[in-house]
Amino acid sequence: MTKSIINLIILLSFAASSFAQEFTLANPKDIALFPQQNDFRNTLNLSGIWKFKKDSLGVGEEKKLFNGLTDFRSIAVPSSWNDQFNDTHNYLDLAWYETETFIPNGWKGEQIFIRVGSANYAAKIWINGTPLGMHEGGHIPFAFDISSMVKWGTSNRISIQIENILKPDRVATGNVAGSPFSSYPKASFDFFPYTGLNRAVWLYSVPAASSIKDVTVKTDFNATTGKVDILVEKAGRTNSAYVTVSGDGKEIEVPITFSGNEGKVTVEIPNVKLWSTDDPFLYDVTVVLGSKNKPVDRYQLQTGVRTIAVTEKDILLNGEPIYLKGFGKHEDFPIYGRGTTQPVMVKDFALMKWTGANSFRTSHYPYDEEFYNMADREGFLIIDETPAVGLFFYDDSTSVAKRKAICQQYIDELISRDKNHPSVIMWCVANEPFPESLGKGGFNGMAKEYESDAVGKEFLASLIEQVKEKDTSRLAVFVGVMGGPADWLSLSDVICINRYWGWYTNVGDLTTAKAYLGGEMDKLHNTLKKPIMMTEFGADAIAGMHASEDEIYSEEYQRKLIKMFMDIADTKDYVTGMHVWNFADFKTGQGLMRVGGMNLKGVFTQDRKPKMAAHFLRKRWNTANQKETSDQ
Ligand code: BDP
Repeated sequence: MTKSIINLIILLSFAASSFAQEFTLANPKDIALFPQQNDFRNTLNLSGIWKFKKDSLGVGEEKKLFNGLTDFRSIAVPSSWNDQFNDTHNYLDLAWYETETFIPNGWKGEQIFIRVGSANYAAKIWINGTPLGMHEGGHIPFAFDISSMVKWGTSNRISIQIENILKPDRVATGNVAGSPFSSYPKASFDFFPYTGLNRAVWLYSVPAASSIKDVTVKTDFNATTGKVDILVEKAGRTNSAYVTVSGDGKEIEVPITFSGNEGKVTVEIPNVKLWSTDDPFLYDVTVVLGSKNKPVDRYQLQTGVRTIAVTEKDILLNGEPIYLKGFGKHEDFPIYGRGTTQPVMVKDFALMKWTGANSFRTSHYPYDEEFYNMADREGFLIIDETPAVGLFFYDDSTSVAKRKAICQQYIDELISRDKNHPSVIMWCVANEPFPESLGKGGFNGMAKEYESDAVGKEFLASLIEQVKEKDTSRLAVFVGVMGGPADWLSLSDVICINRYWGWYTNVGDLTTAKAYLGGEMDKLHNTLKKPIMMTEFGADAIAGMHASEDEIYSEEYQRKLIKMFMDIADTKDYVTGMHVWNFADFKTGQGLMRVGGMNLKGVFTQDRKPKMAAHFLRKRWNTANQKETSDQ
């Protein structure tokens, strides 16, 4: 099925729920450059208290709530709506947000955009009562040009309608019959489906006549000379530009020649200072559209010169093996839900450093942009994951096609947004896609073959291929579920696996768990001849519960299980990293295995207090070379 037909399916399904009004679909290109304040561009962050109204009967559009909310309550943006009120915890249906703002006079004549950082899951926007656009998928920004809709000398109303109804043909999936995650609300994934304007909403202006549309930076080096390839995309007539790369006492300026709207240039940096986890050195890259005497637009970003590659046993950062020590995480904090909270973000980096971690995965969706800026500066490596969690392939082909189209959109959006971060080393296209054969015949691809497993393989292959078409400078992976086919894993540049030996399988029996784990890893590596990254392993522990280290839910058992996994991994020279699941306890739906609606596999509590396992990791990871680490 072609992409345009798939887009049509998405449009039609939206159209069925909206009536008569026309909404544009967001274009991933429009989120390529984060809003920036400089001498040519302006920004207005609309964070604060907005108006909010539930629309459980779905009559808001009919009642024209986009013309102004009456009978509303106040809500904080950014933040999820779920835990801001007593009656919205499980509420995932329609709700309306509204704010008003003047647009500064200085923006007159400029091109003006609205950028929504994250509206989970489906959103529609109206400006001053006129329909503007819509977007499907949370956790990733979308932007629209609102220049022609702006009113001057008076305030402008911004209305956003959001809903997060859990459906099998959405991604992340929900309400899937037979899903192993039986929780309330019925998410088919293991984290709370927080809803609302989870990240900041921005207005910003760019020069109308000619402007920089996108900048893509790729780096390499040869001996001591750094190479920075810069692709600039612009709009408008201005045909001259130059780029300056500066840092470490150097300033290198190179003109850009355009062919059409694209200009490419390679900047060479003598005696380059490479970006690494130990020394995350960043160069400033400044693109100026226009000439020195008559600049018309400017965009600045930071880049680290580094390379990423993979061998049969290792991930190479700047040509040297690097061992990934760290966590799978979540954006999750009391009351904020999945809303951006910068103090928690700063604390998380401090705690990750305290443990000696050097990397994390943005499980199971892309995080707020500041996470990536921080990681660039602090020297963390990121496995950047799309929101593709809970995928399955055994229902009707229309639903499979719809999920695929959304996954493809996520990849376009993610790469558009995050492509310039040196910290991002892998694009992860899915977490734990479920084969129909799962649990129906044994581990390691020994399961009986199901037709839909072939559909799943083709689905994943096309996503990996899409990534490779867009970016060959990083690795493309997906994360395999325990018991999933080895055959699928062959698609991934690194064998990323989640394993719960000693927890969901052989619970409490670490001796048996240990034997299975080692055997399985050897088998996978021998078959696939690629390095193995353990993207999840762990056990729930109730903070403060102490018992024999063989009793589950105790801090002792969690520590012992994590140690067992790491001891085994240390004996395998093809293991390229270990990410503990999870960094901190996090909110889930309600289920019998989730006491208090929490997943307690954090080595920190939800309010970031260390459990025994965090102290263990701190000792273990602060030794020089993980592959040679002994018992600690
Ligand atoms: C894995 C999932 C993760 C869950 C974890 C668990 O990838 O999202 O939280 O299991 O059950 O299957 O703790």
